[in-house]
Amino acid sequence: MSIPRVLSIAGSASQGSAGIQADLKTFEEFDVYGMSAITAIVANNKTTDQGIFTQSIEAIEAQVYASLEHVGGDALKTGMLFTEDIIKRTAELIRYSEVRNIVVDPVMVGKMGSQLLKDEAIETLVKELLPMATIITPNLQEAARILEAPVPESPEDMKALARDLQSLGPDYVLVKGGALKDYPAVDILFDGTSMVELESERVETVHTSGAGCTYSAAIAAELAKGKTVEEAVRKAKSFVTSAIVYALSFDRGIGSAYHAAHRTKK
Ligand code: PXL
Repeated sequence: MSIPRVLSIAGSASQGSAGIQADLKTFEEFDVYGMSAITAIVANNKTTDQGIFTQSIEAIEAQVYASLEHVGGDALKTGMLFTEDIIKRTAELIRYSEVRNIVVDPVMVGKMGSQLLKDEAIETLVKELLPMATIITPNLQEAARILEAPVPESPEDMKALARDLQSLGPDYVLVKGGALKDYPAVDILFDGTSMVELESERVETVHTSGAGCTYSAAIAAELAKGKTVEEAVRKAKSFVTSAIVYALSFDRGIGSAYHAAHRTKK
């Protein structure tokens, strides 16, 4: 037998909530076969000086080849890509692969403040990667940064940015409004023609580390199963909302999205 196959090209978040760890947990919940290519290891801590360890281009490409040669892929997502060189090589690897569903999560800054994309790499992300995406999934800050526009303050502002982002080349844009003050958790999905507003309850919690990674991983999993982009986004939003409603705190700062919540907390 076989099941849908999904590769994540992203950073490792050792504390387990975000990055590759969130992606693989999410893939398991969606019953798709998860694979990983680690671009950098994020392990910020108070004991050692260094907390971010970029992987070499050789190591990253070997991981992608190992996954796609041994297993193949029905969908792929990118997360933390960190440098211009990693973005360029990732774009080439995707271009020459047979994977057709490409989710680009343009992660820039982690919930605990780690910089996950160098400032000078944003232009390369826009030129090289956004045009090949089936869907990109920026939050408000990322959408604004890509377009050098003000951070949206309303769903109407989000729609304007969704239009401008879609004209950069991706098939679909999902602007995530989780951080929009005084509104429910509204996300905007735009494909160049129809503007879809997706709304869920606003959950008052600080324990949302990994929510963005989880959302994009869930979209990739559903696309791998052959769902339409809108179906995939709706299912993924419901999944990530449960993960936030039942977030895990661990009683030390910002806690984690709970990836199994949709299953264990019915
Ligand atoms: O949540 C964004 C994110 C993505 N990828 C990695 C991270 C984080 C946040 O900390 O560490 C590797």
